[in-house]
Amino acid sequence: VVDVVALGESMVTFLPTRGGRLADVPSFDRAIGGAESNVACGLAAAGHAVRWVSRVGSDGFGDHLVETVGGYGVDVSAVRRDSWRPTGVYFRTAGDRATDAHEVAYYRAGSAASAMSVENVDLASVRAARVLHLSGITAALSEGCLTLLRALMTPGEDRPLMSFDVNHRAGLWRDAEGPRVLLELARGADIVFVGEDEAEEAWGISGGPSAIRAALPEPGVLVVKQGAVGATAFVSAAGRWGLVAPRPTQSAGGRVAPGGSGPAESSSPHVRASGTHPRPAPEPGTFVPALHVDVVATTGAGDAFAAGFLSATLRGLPLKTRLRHGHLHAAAALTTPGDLATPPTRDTTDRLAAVADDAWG
Ligand code: KDG
Repeated sequence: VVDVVALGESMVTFLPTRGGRLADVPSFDRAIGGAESNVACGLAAAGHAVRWVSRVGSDGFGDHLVETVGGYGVDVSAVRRDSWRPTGVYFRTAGDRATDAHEVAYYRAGSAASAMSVENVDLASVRAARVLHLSGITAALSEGCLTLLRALMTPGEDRPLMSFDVNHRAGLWRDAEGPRVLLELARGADIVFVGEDEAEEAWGISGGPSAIRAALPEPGVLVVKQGAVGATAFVSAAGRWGLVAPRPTQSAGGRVAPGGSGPAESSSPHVRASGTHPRPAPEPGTFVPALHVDVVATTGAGDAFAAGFLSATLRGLPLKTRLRHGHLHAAAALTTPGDLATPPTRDTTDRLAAVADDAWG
């Protein structure tokens, strides 16, 4: 049993050598991307035993992905080669620094990874982990990939702790079903990562972290990423924690809330959408501000955040420290141009996370 299995498509990424529209960029530098392998690489750098499960083509780009992800210390032995379908690739522009708007051109329809299915992925070996990390990108790739995600998320004795990054990519969905499917999958996970802006774009939720929690009360842990501002985590006492249970602390309201230590959010009682039992008042969120950095590119920062948070979770560190580890990994990604930065080692993250509170904004 490894610490984490991350399953998903990775691509060779072409980064522009100068700014401007995709139509005008004359040359690109090769790098790699892929939300789930980005998380896997961050976790491996933090010293965890991690396996990446995917499919790539029997082409040079497939070789490059396997060699590069493997070079980070990730176990790539479960990555299958497809002799018919190619490895996906994508191109992007540098984008606007102020608005972060950038163009993305995917060449991944019919890729090797989009053919992942319950028939060609060994479900038992994927489940042989303490944590299984998935993302909403996979759900958008094909019907077979969506069925695979649903099968992996089916509750059962052998289901690992399920980590899910919503990763709404509007351009990947072939129909208008994306937001509904992403909500369904997020509701079935134990740890969910979602951006505040993403929740607004996909689900029309504009009331901030507590409104997102109200719409998504099921996951034991919900982490709402608030861009340059910070991140808020909600931990429910009823959540499924398994090996990574946080130490319970007494919350302001006298209720025992695992790991809760931040400012109390709205506590209006509400009823679970699917059932008739009244739900207890929502738990307070724990907010930790982000580091202020000169952003070079935001792509991959969410994956890096997830890696840092999951690493600290696997180690049973307090909730605030988990968020700090997320921010530190994200800062490394934000200050480099590629999707996958050189992630900080465990030792580096531990030292930086331990600096005094006032250094954290
Ligand atoms: O989160 C970053 C990823 O989006 C990027 O590396 C590429 O996986 C990718 C995708 O599908 O957009």
